[in-house]
Amino acid sequence: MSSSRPLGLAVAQLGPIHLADTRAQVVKRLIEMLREAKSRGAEMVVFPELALTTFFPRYWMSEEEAVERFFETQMPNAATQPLFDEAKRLGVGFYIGYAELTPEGERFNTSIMVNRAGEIVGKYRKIHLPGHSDHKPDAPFQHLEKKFFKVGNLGFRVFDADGVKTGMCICNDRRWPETYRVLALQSAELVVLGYNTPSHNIHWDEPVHLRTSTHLVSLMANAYQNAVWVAAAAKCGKEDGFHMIGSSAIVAPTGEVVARSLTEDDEVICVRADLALGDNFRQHVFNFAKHRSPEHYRLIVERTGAGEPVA
Ligand code: ING
Repeated sequence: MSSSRPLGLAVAQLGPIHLADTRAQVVKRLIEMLREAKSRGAEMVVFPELALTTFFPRYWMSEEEAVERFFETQMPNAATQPLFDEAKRLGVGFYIGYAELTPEGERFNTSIMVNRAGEIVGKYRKIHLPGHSDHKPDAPFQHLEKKFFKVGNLGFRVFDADGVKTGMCICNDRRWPETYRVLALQSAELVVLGYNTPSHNIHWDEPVHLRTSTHLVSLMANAYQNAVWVAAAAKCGKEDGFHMIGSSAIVAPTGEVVARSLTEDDEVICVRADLALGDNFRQHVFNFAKHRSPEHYRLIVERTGAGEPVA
């Protein structure tokens, strides 16, 4: 067994953010959870995807209106500076998701990693964008990530967050094994992510329990198969009546859920994550260098959609 490398790891789940809620009100909630996480031993806190606003892709509107109401042109900015200041004062690093408008006018579903000194050490832009770009007036709500966001152009990267090799992703990315494998091939030991997952599927009559089971099985399988810790933060509950699942979770490299949220409100879960736990899996069952055969995996890169069996 390797020697232990403990990390105080917390997930700060957000309950609903309604259209009427201001960024100042949200940042106050984030700071309260940051303080609670610190009091429970956290050194790193994971906040949700699009953590500053309601999940606005559920609404049909013009790109211009969306940008005006829900996008950030700078990070930090006046609304979020208090969060950065408090995190630095407490000596806690954090991941947070937000809608990014770049100076060139490009729109991304973005997350950043901030270290304990308050420096942004990494940025990620969501690659797997679910949903649609057309208006579906007959649907109970929209899922317009393909309208409001461009596919991320920064790739899946691993950043040094106070000595922890940390990979970032966002929401739907967690359902795709490629996300974690590309991060694990860069020696990630922790993957952090936020999500907003509507309870109901607008495309077919999906049993509602599957939203939680597919969310959890995606985290558990990929944590184990890549020997990484996974920390996933929900924004959840009913936002102006539109329900999203909770089940924020921290998963060990064993694939076991070691902490899970119980409510659909603001809630902090926190664990003492031994980062050395992954070593045993990386050195043996998932020793990539010893056991992988990329020459047999080519289809994964060469094909986008499924095609005919290889002759
Ligand atoms: N939300 C959902 C998610 O991936 C979704 C969308 C749910 C897609 C279930 C497919 C199945 O959790 C976001 N924001 O990606």
